[in-house]
Amino acid sequence: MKKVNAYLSLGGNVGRRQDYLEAALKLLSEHPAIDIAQVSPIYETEPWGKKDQPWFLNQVLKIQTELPPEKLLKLCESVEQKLKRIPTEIWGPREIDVDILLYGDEIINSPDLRVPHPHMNERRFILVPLVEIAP
Ligand code: GSY
Repeated sequence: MKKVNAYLSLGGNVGRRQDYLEAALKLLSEHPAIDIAQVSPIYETEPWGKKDQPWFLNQVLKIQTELPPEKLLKLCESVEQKLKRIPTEIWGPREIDVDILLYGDEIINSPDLRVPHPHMNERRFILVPLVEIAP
């Protein structure tokens, strides 16, 4: 099956933030249908949305995958769950977020998934690492 280039955003602001990013990258890289093509530097970023919370570490990955978008979404959610992300308030602190930013040149508007990520253009914590690997 044809591989598609996709971009994922990783971020977290609870606990050992770099360990969570590294663990998420490892889990994704171990999946047989995912190749990690590029990894951005890690940035420490001011919280977006809710300001009174710790600063985040953020990173963007380019992957190549045979997974269709819905399965890639499930994989991202399973990585968050394996790393024991405890769901709290919207825009609140979190151990790890794994979001799909782009999936090839597809535009997806399903109840569960919107791609391109609907807020990526407003978020410097996505754009700055993204431009490092996809200028
Ligand atoms: O998925 C977004 C989680 N998140 C972040 C984030 O990853 N980085 C920064 N800097 N602020 C954020 N606010 C939220 S919600």
